[in-house]
Amino acid sequence: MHAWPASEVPALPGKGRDLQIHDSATQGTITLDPGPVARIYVCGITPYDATHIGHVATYNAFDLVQRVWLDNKRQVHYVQNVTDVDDPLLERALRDGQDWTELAERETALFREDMTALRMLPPRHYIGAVEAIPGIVPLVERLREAGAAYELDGDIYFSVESDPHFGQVSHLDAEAMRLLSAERGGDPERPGKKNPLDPMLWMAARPGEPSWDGGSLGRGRPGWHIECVAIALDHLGMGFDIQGGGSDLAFPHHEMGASHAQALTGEFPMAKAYVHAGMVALGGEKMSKSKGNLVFVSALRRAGVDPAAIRLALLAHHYRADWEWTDEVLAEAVARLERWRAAVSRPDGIPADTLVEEVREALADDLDAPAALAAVDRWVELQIAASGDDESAPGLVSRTVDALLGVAL
Ligand code: 5CA
Ligand code: ZN
Repeated sequence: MHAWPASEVPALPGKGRDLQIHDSATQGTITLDPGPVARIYVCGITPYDATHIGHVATYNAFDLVQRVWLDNKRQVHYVQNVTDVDDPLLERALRDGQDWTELAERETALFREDMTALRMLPPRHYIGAVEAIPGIVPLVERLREAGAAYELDGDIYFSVESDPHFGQVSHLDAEAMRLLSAERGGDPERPGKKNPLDPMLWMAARPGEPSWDGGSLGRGRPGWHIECVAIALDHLGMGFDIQGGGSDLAFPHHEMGASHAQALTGEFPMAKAYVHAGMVALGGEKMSKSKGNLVFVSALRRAGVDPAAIRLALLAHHYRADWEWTDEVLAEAVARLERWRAAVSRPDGIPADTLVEEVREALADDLDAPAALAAVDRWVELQIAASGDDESAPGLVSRTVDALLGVAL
């Protein structure tokens, strides 16, 4: 699948430091030293509806990771998937009487437009579940040969008991896992499973649903967790730096993915850091396609909201916080964008060398975007209140805000 065009990332003087980031698996902050090539896998959308503010809040966090690494003079191998076949997508297509492939293509195209407008840097590999099927089938076959998978009425399940590390990504107790499994695509009530939490690796073809040749598995379609494992291992290999997504992916998705990978390779963990963004709510509840309480990025853009203001609204919240989208959040971002633009449009100004370091430091410290915004705010206030004679300052501030925060002034 093709991704979207990259906006230019201006080079800044000097170089940022290594990224420190909160890792859900070790439940603490770790310093990543990725070497010359940093490797990151971020779970992509299930394209059955338009991109909402919750999605882009999560992608914003990982865009910052990429920007910190680039500023740290690393190459970045960023991989993202598109879950372009799964139950919710097929259900929506059926409900609306449309072709599921057309629905997926249309919403993925809209996602690319939103990402481009928001200056989110594209992944190097953007891979759909459907195109990954030839790589998924042999992994499921291997899991079965290794005794980590079993068949139930033609469907193939992964046995969570095959992984001694199971539970070490999300740290939940059995009851919480059971509840979340039922809520998030699992089937803990299905009779005949070895463990109610066991997730499906390969679903045998159902009447009226799309299916693919699965070799010794028979016709069917892939489970959700093995999709991301297959794509990540194919394009990044074991032990990559970050697996990212919203906090709703910690369990079951990233927990199960880590287990699949451990059963396949004998290694743990698949990613050095499991990084989870907080949930954005609307009207007091998590913004979600299934609830329908959504603010779409494309609708805001159509209403004339500057994408840079949307981006500033996201950046005003720490990525790990849960927060609420409101009209005030957007209004504040619009006002901040105006102030920043007015400040950098002056021909000279207050020196900004320490600002570059402050923004770098804030982001390297577990992506503290609100602290980065506060640093820029301080420079902007001085710049508007006083007159300086540093001709290079406004340009340096623009480039800093663009390179590290993805905001074009
Ligand atoms: N295709 C799978 C991942 S492999 C999936 O979860 N797709 S999704 O479209 O449901 O979500 C895409 C990303 O947006 C995920 O990382 C998810 O955690 C994140 N996300 C969804 N809703 C919210 C929200 N309300 N706030 C923050 N992030 C969210
Ligand atoms: Zn995923």
